[in-house]
Amino acid sequence: MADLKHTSTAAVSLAFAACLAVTGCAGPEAPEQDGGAEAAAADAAQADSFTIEDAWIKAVTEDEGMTGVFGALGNDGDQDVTVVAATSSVAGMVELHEVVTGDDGNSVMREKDGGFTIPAQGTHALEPGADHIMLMDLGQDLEPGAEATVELEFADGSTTEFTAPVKDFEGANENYDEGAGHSADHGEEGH
Ligand SMILES: [Cu+2]
Repeated sequence: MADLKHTSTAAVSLAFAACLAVTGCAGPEAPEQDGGAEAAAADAAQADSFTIEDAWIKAVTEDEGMTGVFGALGNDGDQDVTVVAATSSVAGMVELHEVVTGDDGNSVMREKDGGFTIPAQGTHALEPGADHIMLMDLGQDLEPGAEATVELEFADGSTTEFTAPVKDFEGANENYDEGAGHSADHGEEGH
């Protein structure tokens, strides 16, 4: 009896593995991925519902290594939209961060599991001390008055970009949660 159960479980796993290998599907609930951004665009891409207001980037020097992008993310569509990744020409690495209270009572920031979900017809705020887009491995100073472009990728693979001005701001100095990984890359705690 036990053997039979084990065998059938293995068979299911094998079938799932084959499914992954052949079609790239991730399970019965996975959305169709084959068409990528183009197919998604023809069918209400998440990027098309996305809006952003009052975007800005905290001014820093290149030596400081990283900074935050803030603003009011909006969704004027009838389905939730989720930002799952971001890139920027001014940063070697970009992450989607949240701020949480660490074991020592201090605020720490870390990658946000699942990214930023913007509810249908709703907004999701990126603010100092809360969720933000983290520009890391900066290749240049970001001085007040400058601008930088950030590209966002959504859960359906669609993308969009926006340009945000750089502004002076005191604060948003949460320490980086070293447990979140890749700490060796930037070597600097906080910013
Ligand atoms: Cu951060």
